[in-house]
Amino acid sequence: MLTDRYPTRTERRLSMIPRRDPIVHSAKNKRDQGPLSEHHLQCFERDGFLWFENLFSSTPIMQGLLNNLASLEKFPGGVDSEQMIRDGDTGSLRSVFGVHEISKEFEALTKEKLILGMVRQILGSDVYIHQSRINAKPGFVGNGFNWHSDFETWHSEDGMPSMRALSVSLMLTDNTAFNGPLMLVPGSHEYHVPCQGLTPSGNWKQSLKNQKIGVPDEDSLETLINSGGISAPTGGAGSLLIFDCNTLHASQKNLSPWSRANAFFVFNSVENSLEAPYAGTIPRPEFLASRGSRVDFPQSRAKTSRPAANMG
Ligand code: 6CS
Ligand code: FE
Repeated sequence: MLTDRYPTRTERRLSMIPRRDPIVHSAKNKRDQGPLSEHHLQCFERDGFLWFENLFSSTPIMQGLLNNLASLEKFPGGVDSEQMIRDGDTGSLRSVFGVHEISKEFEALTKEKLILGMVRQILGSDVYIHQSRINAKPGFVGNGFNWHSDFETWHSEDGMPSMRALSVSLMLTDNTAFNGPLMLVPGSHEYHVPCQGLTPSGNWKQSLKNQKIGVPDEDSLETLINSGGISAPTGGAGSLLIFDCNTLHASQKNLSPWSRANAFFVFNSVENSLEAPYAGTIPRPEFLASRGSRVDFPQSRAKTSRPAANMG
């Protein structure tokens, strides 16, 4: 019977525990197999993210993506598609999920040699796309995102077993100090912060608009931020951020006139494929958590006295 190595979404509060997985998964003798230097890998291990300012800024990739960004509003699934998340306050477009499946330009990015090389070097295996999205923050109205660890959601609501996934975020617009850049807590990836509160069914319909469940407690946040600080990388469109699935991050509301839009591609190791959600809920839709052809996930792990379903 599999135990839950990262318990969270419980009725009572649990204490923070150290991470139970490597950060860079490549074996020692294979760490040099990829475009990242040993210094890059050590920075990623220390901080939980890497920032490459203007890496793709002057490449043709960007023009194609920006042209596409405008057309995403005419999303093939229609503006009411569940993949289009609208802001609860203003109705403005907040996120579009599954962008690599609706746009060939975004899909091409998932096969970009340099990006795949870095991802495979860190995850130490072949990879697949767990989730893709664009988070948009229109000027003056784009709302922020509460502090969270993506892994905490992907583990509890998608059944991702281990911390062996990462996000690659390409800035589609300039990210400045004024238009709500992503804020990260260096070193926070080294700890699992259990979040108190059972997961309501269909939680994602609310959490993607304004996350309430799966937000770490303020004591834990204060401890980790006092230890590692807050880093908010800024740079031009085409800058690239790679961050570990468990690095705490958030972003503020965009009070500037300048819109902010970033594309995110989540790569998961093929050796870390999804199981039944650890929060005991039914699996989220495919556009949030790709299970490929796997539709026969075993019964969910109900948070009751019943032993967790034997995953065989
Ligand atoms: O629930 C998720 O998968 C999404 N939620 C957040 C706040 N970040 C990661 C991901 O897009
Ligand atoms: Fe996130």
